[in-house]
Amino acid sequence: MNEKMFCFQCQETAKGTGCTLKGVCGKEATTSAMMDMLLFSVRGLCIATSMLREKEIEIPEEVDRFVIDALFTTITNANFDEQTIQHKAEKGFRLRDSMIKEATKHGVKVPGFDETMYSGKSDDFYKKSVDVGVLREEREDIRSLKELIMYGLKGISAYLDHALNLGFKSRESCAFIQNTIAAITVKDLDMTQLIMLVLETGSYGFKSMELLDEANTKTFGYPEASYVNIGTMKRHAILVSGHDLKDLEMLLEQTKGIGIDVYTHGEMLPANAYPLFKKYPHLVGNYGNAWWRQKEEFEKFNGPILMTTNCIVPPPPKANYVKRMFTTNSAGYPGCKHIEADEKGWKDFSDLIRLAYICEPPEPIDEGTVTIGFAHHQIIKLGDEVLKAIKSGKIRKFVVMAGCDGRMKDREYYTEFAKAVPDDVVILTAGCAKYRYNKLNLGMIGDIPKVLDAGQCNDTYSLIMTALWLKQKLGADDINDLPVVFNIAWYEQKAVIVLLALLSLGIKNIHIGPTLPAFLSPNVRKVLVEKFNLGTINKVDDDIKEMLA
Ligand code: FSO
Ligand code: SF4
Repeated sequence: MNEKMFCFQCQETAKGTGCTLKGVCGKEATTSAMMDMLLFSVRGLCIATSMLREKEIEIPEEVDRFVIDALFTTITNANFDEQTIQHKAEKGFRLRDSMIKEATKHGVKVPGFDETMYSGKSDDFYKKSVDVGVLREEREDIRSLKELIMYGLKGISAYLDHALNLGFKSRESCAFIQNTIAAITVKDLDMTQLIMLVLETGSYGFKSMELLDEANTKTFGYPEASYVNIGTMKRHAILVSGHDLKDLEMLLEQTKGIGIDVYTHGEMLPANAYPLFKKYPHLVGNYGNAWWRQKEEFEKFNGPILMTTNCIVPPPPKANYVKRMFTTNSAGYPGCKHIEADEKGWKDFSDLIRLAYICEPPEPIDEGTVTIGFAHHQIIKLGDEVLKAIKSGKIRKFVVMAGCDGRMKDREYYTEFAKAVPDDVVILTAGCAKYRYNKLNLGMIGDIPKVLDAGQCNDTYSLIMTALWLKQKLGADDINDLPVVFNIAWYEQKAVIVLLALLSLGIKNIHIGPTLPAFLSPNVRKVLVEKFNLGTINKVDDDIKEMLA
């Protein structure tokens, strides 16, 4: 066997079945091994904390934070820095041991599983990793459901991490994550029980998006319909990518009035719609497109780049921008400086600022504007107009095209689909999927833009709130009776939790593409198709007819 690793958590997995030599994302087999060890340590830690929670013993904040960070670290394209991941695994084992000690102190006996007993040191990690990866579970359907749950929990962790950075914490969600990891590790759950847990994970996914929406809107205000400049200015500049709005705020504070511009990139674009960010005149617009185009775009940007989360594309060996790339939070890349927060959460961005002064201003790659800011408050504000347009037949349907973009050619489907959407159908979008069509100027339906962009992938929450508002206003008994269809593009595990959240709300007939996840076994697929009518995509013309008839 030539296999050096196994990972099938994202849409671009090799041959549509699994990466076994190196990740299509660029993840090395040795890095994958460290991630397996990190998750192994997390499982042991969660077994201990779930037993302590059963006895109502408080779990330290540090442990909750660690689990969230560890899961986020293993999300596709978040962290490629093997050493950092190894250190996190070591910390996981230390925390596990301290929680087991705590349990013993309280007379609780933590059961002896490999996860709770392994005592190897880091020089044993590669060897051990062979036994603890995804394939340790031999039963295909059980593995499929357990991994589906794990990927959902990774997505939840990403959203909880951003909320936590803004001071919003859910102890209940932290307990759910840890108890669920313990349950799927030690309990012999059957398919029915695991499917119930999949749906429960989905409802926690909804709660995590809700919490993040609360954190973002309470801190930065309600997003407003806005035109965002996509051209460039003449001054030195810093580019901020990823999803973490707190980082953007700290950077804008530190670059106030010093002759430096700040641009958003990728999933940071929606920041431009928040009232608080509009107060910074040096936040001058958005540069570039979705994550996968960063090789060309970062080169052309010329200035420092801050990656606050995934998605990082490994820079080509000769790329000159590696020296200008910085990471923070759970993101990491070898050779890029990582910026840590101090104990109060404050980050010092002076290295980026110093570098910005000696870099050339960005080269233009676009001009004009894009329209953003249609989160639920803004749509509900437009309420009467939307309802009037529905009643008069100007709006016949809504198609939710949220999710992710990716580099595969078959994603051109989404551009072609958006172009073919009839003039009486509104596209509701969120996440980086929008970059496939947000610069096409698809026009207006009366005063309402045909593409309504709610924000980041987590802002799919807003789209759900919009659907629930429509349900109430149109007097529908069931969300599935609304003139709303779902054509979701997925790539990584945050899109998995978005999908599970929709399923947990009872939403049926969701199409996901460009392919169904490799981690769904044939039997699990069958259950999802039979129970939820989950479908994938076909030819644009056929899908337009089927979904928008
Ligand atoms: Fe995209 Fe990447 Fe937001 Fe994901 S930038 S793919 S679903 O991280 O999180 O939409
Ligand atoms: Fe492969 Fe995706 Fe895993 Fe990367 S994250 S190793 S591309 S399945």
